[in-house]
Amino acid sequence: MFNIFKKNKDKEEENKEENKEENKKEKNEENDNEKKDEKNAEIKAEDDNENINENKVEDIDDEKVEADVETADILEDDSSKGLFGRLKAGLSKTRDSFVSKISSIFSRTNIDDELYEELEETLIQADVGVRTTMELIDKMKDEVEEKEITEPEELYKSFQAEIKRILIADDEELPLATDWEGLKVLMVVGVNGAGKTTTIAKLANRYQDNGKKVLLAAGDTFRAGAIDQLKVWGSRLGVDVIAQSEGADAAAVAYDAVQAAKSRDVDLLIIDTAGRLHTQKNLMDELKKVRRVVGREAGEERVETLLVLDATTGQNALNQADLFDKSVDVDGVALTKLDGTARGGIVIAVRNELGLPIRLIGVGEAAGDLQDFNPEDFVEALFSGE
Ligand SMILES: Nc1nc2c(ncn2[C@@H]2O[C@H](COP(=O)(O)OP(=O)(O)O)[C@@H](O)[C@H]2O)c(=O)[nH]1
Ligand SMILES: [Mg+2]
Repeated sequence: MFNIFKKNKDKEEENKEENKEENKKEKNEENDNEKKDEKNAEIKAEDDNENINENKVEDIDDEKVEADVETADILEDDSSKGLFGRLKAGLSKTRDSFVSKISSIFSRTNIDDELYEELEETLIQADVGVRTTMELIDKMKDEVEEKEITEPEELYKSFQAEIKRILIADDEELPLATDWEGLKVLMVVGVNGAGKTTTIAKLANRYQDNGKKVLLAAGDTFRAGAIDQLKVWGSRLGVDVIAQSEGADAAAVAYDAVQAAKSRDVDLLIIDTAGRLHTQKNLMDELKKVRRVVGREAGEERVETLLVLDATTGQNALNQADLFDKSVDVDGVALTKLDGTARGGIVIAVRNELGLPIRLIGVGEAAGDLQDFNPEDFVEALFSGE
């Protein structure tokens, strides 16, 4: 078994239903407001898609992509900081607001209702998620009773241990640690701007350094810019890119790529995909088709799906995860841009509310900033002082 993004099975169906209801409600409200708009029909057609993007993500136009590729020096590696240093630096926004608040809550003199209330508020503000917050609070109350804890400082230790426990999934192998024989295909999905292409480039670079033969497939055929962006990365990294022109069938590109990977003895084929189409349904149908073709051509057990989520989009990222998981059965999550948010609690929510394993986290734009997610290091980096 070489699964690097092994699936966790205890999905929280109940929570998914809740999210769906919330989505429906939001959508109804939006529709009401738009009633008299002249462009009603047009907006409605876009509506489904907007719902996943929720205005957080702008389409990247071609020129901008070219510029990004030339300037974004994600392969530069300032190793003087070390991986843990990078992780700590990347989490500084979250540490400065969320963690410093938490630590002041646990510096109170007594464990009382006020402490629990403040804790609850702070956790929710940090995107930990309502259900997970409630679970954490209940757990703290239980600990106080069972262990007869009287000092807030001692409870703080239990709190950190509990976060670690949530983040550690005992049935998972660490990504990239395992070696494999033959072809492996990684299908990378997520909305535009989440960081798919950057993640692909960083992964290609890393696996190549590990002696693997890598091939890329430009499966985001919706925008010419996306194809070019991947080609520029390919030439920078010295990795071949299988591509067709804009508007081509993404599944056909994936088919070609798997055939090429087989005939060229490739170890790892990474497939980029679209993050936006005319409607959400089109997008999900396309992804399903790509997934089906790849599974059939490469062999099901050789394919893994990595969902890239932008941590700065907060709870919306959870809704996206739900949608993508339903369509393509997500094996693992890469949570990018943690350096850009003070609400790093989203890591806990993704793990606990969705039951999806977080495999990689992005804490900046350089190569060393895409890290294997290690719960121990994460909790340590989050709660450690300066
Ligand atoms: N600060 C920060 N920026 C990131 C991270 N990951 C990706 N980005 C940036 O996010 C932007 C969009 O990334 P891109 O890979 O093009 O997204 P895609 O549309 O999903 O392919 C780029 O400017 C990236 O440099 C991260 O971990 N931290
Ligand atoms: Mg892209």
